[in-house]
Amino acid sequence: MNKQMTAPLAFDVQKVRADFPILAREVHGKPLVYLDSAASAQKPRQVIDTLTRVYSHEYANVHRGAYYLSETATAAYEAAREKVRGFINASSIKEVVFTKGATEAINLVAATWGRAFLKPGDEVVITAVEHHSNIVPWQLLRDATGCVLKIAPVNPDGSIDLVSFEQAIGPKTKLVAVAHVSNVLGTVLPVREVADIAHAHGAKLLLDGCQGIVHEHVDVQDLGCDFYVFSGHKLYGPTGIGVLWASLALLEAMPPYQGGGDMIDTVTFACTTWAPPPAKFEAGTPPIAQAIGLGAAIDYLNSLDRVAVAKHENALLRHAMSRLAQVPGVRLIGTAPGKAAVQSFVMEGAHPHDLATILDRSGVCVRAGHHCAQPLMEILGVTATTRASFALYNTMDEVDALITALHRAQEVLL
Ligand code: 7TS
Repeated sequence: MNKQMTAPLAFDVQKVRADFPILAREVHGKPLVYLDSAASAQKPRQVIDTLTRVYSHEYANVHRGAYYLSETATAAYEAAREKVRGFINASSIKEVVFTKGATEAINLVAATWGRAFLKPGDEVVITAVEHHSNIVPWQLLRDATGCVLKIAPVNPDGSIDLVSFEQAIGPKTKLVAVAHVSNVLGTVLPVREVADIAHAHGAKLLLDGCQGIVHEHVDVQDLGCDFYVFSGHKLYGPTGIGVLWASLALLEAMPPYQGGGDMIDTVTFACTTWAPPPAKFEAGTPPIAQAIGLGAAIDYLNSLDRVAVAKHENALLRHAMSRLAQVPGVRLIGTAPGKAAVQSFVMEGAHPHDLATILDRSGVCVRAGHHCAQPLMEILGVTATTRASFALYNTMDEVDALITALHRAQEVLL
């Protein structure tokens, strides 16, 4: 957490846990220990209740009805946009585009800005730690435009070396697209420095904020990026909703992504003119309840002391790292200084998938596999890792439950 945030209330993990109904359930007769929030976070009652309320009492299509329900649904949908704006400190709600997730937001930038502005030989620079969502759209763009995709390296501890990073950038670099926080390694990338380097070379910077927005304070003006994308479901909100933030000037210069209702100004069979952003990029009926649910998730986070939340997550990570390192045969993957609360590891003699299956019998949910980062796995020399990722509702006891379950797994597997 890199910036002081307002602190309306002290942080109390047990009080927070009571807000998440699913955490009270058991799995295989054991208390649920949910350590896969980097894949998708659980939802607080405040979000669940909002979705129920919207569908039970307040639902209608937006931006088109002349009747009360549609007007109030539209107001709630647009109020959610204002909540996102405030949360990331965008200068205008016109800069906040709702998408169905981060993946769609990155594809939108590649398909619109990329196809409009990149020529054969222009370069897009990403890093070795990227999620497939921040690799494949650029490969599609490369195939469509003849641009070149370059990869900045990662250090063995998972950190990014700015000198090597800058070497990947040149006069033809038009876009730098990097994760704010790595979903595999937990590395917090030096995004402000990356912004300076990108801009010094005349390139734009896209930040994939899927993991970053959860663990870091995000101020898009302060970060100096040109695009910031994230998914609602990792931020304790619903699935099916995400955000693309870009400066208004960029959004105005970009062609539309999809054609359809809501994104037009006028349509004739001969030609169509576009609505101004953000509507230009929101063709069709949007994810209405999901956007309002994301607004509720943001309200929820704003009701907590986020500095205390960050300290709590950091304490969980440090405890997990030190206890995991003591388990015989376990090797930590991703130990960069200042990293976020995501910890990958491998255990000698145990395939991550087998390990995750056995941990599940103890009620412990972890992710195993390549985490949609196959090129990173290759660089790390592993086919897969096991990953525990921590959220504001996790406890030290749950870290200990992971370690106990690992010892039990060793008895079974080794
Ligand atoms: N970028 C990063 C850094 C991510 O962690 C993810 C999802 C995405 C993009 C894609 O997000 P989506 O919501 O559009 O799918 N990461 C993970 C993960 O680590 N395990 O499951 C999904």
